[in-house]
Amino acid sequence: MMRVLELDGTINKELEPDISDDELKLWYRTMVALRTLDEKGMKLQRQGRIGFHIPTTGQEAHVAAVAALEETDWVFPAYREHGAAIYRGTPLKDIVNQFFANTEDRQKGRRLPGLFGDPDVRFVNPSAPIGTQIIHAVGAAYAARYREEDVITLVFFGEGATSSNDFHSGMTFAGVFQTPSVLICQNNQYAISLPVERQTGAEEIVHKAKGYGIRGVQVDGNDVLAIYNAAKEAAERARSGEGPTFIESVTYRRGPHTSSDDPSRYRSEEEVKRWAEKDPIERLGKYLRQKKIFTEKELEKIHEEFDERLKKLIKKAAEKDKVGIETIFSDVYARMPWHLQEQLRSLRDLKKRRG
Ligand SMILES: Cc1ncc(C[n+]2csc(CCOP(=O)(O)OP(=O)(O)O)c2C)c(N)n1
Repeated sequence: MMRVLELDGTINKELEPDISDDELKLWYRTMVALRTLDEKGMKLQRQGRIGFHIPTTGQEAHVAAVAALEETDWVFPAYREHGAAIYRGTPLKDIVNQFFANTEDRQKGRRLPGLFGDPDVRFVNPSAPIGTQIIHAVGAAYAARYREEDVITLVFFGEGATSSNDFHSGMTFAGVFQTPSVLICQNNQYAISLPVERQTGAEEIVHKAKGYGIRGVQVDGNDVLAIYNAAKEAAERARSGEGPTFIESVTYRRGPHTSSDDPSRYRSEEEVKRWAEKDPIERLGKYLRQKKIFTEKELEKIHEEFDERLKKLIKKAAEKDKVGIETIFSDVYARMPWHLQEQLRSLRDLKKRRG
């Protein structure tokens, strides 16, 4: 398993990538934005102000994988990767408005909070069925090569998704056609309540790559520099025609699967604590202090800044009206068929009577 930032703060100098100070600052800020969004999202759901939340705490380091791409490359996420969109410039306000399904929600209230896409930054809308994005991503990579575009694709999925039919189809396709793709499995140890040991009889998830004829790499998924190195090399290989890479990023989901899950039913507090000690944000923070890019105080200030910013965005988003019920029916048919018109009328009537 590749690791650059050791837990005690020491750095493996031989593997240390050359990243500019401004870029490292951006990574840190993006990760803090994501963590803060997570804290707020969980609270909003518990207060009954939004319907659902999908936490990312502990998995923020994946942001570095997107930093290894060109802006023109496409990202196909699962549902814990909106850090990639934030890194590429999706405004936080868009994500908060999507949480509330208000009139400013670019997805018109059609998705669960957190199932979010932004075509402006080539961040594809994830699908709820597990693993479907894998075939989309390798297909898009194949298409890009066919059209002679200098574009590769990056797809994220969980270790649970490696048991899906679409993983098998996607990996077979990528291996046979040597598509220009990077496939990142965020092994966060659980697929809802099912532990990773139940996803394979092999010792490691990364071993699955070999059977498809795909290069497999395993990295510490809480180490931004290791993820960056692996993704950078994989992206360069994909771009130069050397084929796909499967990266297993070993990490941990510290929160519940979603706001509808109770993880105390299947794992211990002690295990969560052990992983909290490997926190990806603290580890990057330590590195930034060592390199004298930020002082302890400046790091703290970034957390405060995002806390304040998100408080304001949430207040504004909550004040806006919810999307209209007609968005359930719109944008599908040029002319709405009679049976949908009837259903829309009946729904409007129900809304009038019951609020
Ligand atoms: C095809 C399919 N089967 C089952 C589900 C229900 N489901 C939603 S999330 C999930 C677990 C996925 O685990 P993993 O791929 O490891 O991702 P993680 O949630 O850990 O990030 C399951 C089984 C689904 N959405 N789609």
